[in-house]
Amino acid sequence: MATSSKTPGPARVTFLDGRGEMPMVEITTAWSTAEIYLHGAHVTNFKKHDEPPILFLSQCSRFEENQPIRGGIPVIFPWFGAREGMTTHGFARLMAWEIKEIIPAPDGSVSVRFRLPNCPEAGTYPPLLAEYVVTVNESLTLELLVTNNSTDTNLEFEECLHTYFAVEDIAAVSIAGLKGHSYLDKVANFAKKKETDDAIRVTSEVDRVYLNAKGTVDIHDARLGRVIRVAKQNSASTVVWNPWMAKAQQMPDFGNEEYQQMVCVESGNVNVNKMTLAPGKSSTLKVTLSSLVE
Ligand code: TA6
Repeated sequence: MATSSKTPGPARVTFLDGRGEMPMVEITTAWSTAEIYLHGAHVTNFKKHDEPPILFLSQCSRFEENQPIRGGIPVIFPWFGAREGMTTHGFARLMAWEIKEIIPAPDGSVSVRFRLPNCPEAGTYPPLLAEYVVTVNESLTLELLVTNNSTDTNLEFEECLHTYFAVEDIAAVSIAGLKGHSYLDKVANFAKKKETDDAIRVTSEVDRVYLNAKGTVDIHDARLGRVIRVAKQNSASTVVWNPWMAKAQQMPDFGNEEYQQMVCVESGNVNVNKMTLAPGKSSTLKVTLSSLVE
């Protein structure tokens, strides 16, 4: 995507209490603004100065301890989806992450490094370190770094950046980059199918886990005249989700009509693509979100 010729002024990083009095960091660069809650190291807003927000955040989202934020970029770790007797999508999105470092760069970018605190929920896993680096400039880059600190046990986990994108009208959206890939269709009881469309249109509930899908995905928003690009590294799974009407009505933290203004295109390693790290080894899931107004 084209880069602008703007000369970057100094970036601004502000700590403040956000919704629900929850601590958050607000970052303003020459190109963009971003908001990140320590709760879940959750990016809730990324907006370039001359464009509408790129991320969707539900008007009905909770901002409470032990509750996930509905929208933005939930960090899903160390499991994806349901797990018997456990919270859905892992515990990372429910934890208050620690800020370890704020790194302003000469080019006007800013990076914030978060660390998942030690927590009893991680008790069944070998000793691990999970860190998350968010870099804000003309695009938004997210890096989830996981290290197996065990000396003798493999660390198995799933990870996913469960991004909610804002769209003007879902009826005018198409998602390109997944043709030819197999997917598990959760709406059809996880039936295994193959993507045959050049671009996916969302006209009903969609909940698909694309496997061995390592490529870039473009979200074409014809109403806004914008393309959002989801580029990634070290991610073999892409999940596409829109709850549509009926599910929207069942979700207390999501507006009944909001399914028309969002689509999730998630980047991770889940199901058969789950990760196994040998003792002492690390991995980095990296995603870069950028946009272009056509
Ligand atoms: O990523 C898609 C999905 O797994 C859907 O099945 C749906 O449950 C969605 O995540 C939201 O999950 P949540 O636990 O945030 O309500």
